[in-house]
Amino acid sequence: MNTNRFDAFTRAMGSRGTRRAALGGIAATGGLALLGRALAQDAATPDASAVPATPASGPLRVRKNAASLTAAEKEAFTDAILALKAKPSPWINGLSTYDTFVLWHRDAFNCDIMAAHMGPAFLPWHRVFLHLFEQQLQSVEPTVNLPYWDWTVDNTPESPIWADDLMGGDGDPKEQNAVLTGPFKKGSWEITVFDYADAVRSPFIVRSMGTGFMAKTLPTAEDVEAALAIAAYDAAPWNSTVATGTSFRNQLEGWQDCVSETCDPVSGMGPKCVGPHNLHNRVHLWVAGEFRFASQAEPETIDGTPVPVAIPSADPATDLMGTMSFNSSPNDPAFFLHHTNIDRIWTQWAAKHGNVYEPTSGATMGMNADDMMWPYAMLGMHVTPNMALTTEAFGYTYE
Ligand SMILES: [Cu+2]
Repeated sequence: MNTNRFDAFTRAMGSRGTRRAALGGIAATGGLALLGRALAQDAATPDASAVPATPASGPLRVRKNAASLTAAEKEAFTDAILALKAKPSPWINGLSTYDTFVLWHRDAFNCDIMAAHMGPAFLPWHRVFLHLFEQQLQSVEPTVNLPYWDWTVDNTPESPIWADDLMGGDGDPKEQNAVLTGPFKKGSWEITVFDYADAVRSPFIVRSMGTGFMAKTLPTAEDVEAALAIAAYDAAPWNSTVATGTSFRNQLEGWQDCVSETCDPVSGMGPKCVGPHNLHNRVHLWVAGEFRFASQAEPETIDGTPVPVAIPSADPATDLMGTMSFNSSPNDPAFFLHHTNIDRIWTQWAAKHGNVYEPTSGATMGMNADDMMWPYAMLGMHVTPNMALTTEAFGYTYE
């Protein structure tokens, strides 16, 4: 282990502590309290035994297309997700195992952490994230592997992944766009980890597929091909403002023509971009949708009771968005099918251009080739982007 790097990590953790104090004045939100608890818990009792230090031995496990899973495979997968939602976290007191992943993903946007997005570690960070989640799924249903959603093919709300036996369907516009079908429907699945920017904080999954200004359609096979054709893994300045078309990572992540990145102390880091969202970002936004409720303008009432009826988006400044649009997007299990496909596209790029990564320095800490990544380092898992360049390193492959 490189001690200098570890010291750098420790310093980052320290600066997060300062930040927590600064945010204390608005700690009325449950989310900030959770962040505080996560920091304290991680520092005090990381349970390294919950993270196998070495990849599984034996034959490679195979991640399949979600659309080709058997009925039994779909049931095992969704049952395992439901089990993790109920199972106490091995890492954080008071949270479920599932919600721990939501919390990590959300807090990775914290301006002082910036571990997972808008930079070269986007792909390796999510590879490790999916791997840890898959291991937890396998701890309750040993046959389960993460399936992927090929959204270039299954590209409508009627696609098989949205059936009652997998992710459930689109939200119901008459019921605040709540998902009312499938294993994760309102009443069966309760969201507890919210975003600071989530004004509505619905405890159920909200989807409004393809209704937004930003993503009326899903990316196409041509969009994926255009990304795969980019020879450079990434390029300076190693964030979302990389010149469009010069970085495979940035193209796949979905940023186009971004001019700056700004830190919002409440909602975390976010870029300012001129171009429309592409690929990864676009899929998040397509599932989430963008809408407003008629009651925001003129309350509709039936017998004096306001009826929240969602109507198509009218003004981006006042629109609401679905679960998959937030930093806490893993609250919608569709997140995992989407990101497994992003991971698969990375393997296609590597088959073409090699198992290469850049940079070795100059990116945000945690994003250089040999930097340890947050929060995995805190769990006793010393994994760097360079260690996550092949799926075989984690014991799986794609069908
Ligand atoms: Cu993410």
